[in-house]
Amino acid sequence: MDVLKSFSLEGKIALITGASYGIGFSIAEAYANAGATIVFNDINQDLVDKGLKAYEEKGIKAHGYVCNVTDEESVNQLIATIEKEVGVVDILVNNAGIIKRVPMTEMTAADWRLVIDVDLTGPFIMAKAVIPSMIQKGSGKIINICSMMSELGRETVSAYAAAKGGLKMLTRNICSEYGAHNIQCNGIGPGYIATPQTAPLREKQADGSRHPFDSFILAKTPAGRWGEPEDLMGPAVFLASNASDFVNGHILYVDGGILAYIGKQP
Ligand code: NAP
Ligand code: GCO
Repeated sequence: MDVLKSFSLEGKIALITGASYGIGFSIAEAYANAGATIVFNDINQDLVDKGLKAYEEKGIKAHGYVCNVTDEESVNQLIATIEKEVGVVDILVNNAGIIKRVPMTEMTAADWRLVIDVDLTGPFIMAKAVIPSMIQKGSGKIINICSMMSELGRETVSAYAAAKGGLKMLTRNICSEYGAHNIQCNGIGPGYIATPQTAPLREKQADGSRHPFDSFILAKTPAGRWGEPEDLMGPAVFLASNASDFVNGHILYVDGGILAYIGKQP
């Protein structure tokens, strides 16, 4: 067996949701470098245009579409268009996500539903749309972007933690239900990664000192730093490639060691 070749994504079509920037963009960049054709969607045309420009700057010819992952009709339309214009999706990465940091007793049910809709129902709708063609083809990879909050709770992120914990179980269920069709569904649980989503947690204080949450994360991470979107590249390629064909229903935490560590004593 040529083990290096088993990591190649040559000839594969990868669809990464919400991948105009941030973690999704880096995963797509890694897939392109590993040989895959890149398809992504985002919530509006401005973001898609921004993404297309960023891919072009990296020398990647990506296909970008506007699609809200919570809208089943547009998702079905998206998959039909991709199959017509590009081909059958071999790799789906459910990356699109939102967070609302609000104490639970102050959170409206509408905001709760919105987070669950984007972060949990979206991946269900997307996976449901690609699985039939994967079954027909006899193979497929689905990667769900989970979180530290798939395992841990913290103040203000009740809906996000419920959604990401649910996404972990959806991952295991897709594995259970479609593993016999040579479909592998795994999750990646990023630790604290420096992207716009976490920018408010890293904002400098008025006196120029670190945000208390920033210092907290540095103390809680054995690696002693925030992750960068590039830290997800290798793990994402592994889970999309034939190198992981017997890995199914697993959540790969890419967190600099946070989940292994009780934290620095004060
Ligand atoms: P992000 O800001 O969460 O980016 C996600 C992208 O998805 C954005 O372009 C966003 O558009 C888009 N999006 C939002 N709702 C959508 C919808 N309904 N349909 C389609 N696209 C939609 O950036 P990120 O930090 O790179 O996060 C990517 C994923 O990793 C998320 O699932 C997040 O929860 C997860 N994650 C992040 C971290 C971290 O530390 N950053 C850690 C663990 C897990 P807008 O810009 O308009 O919102
Ligand atoms: C928060 C953060 C986290 C991260 C990430 C951790 O407010 O605690 O935003 O939820 O984004 O998902 O893995």
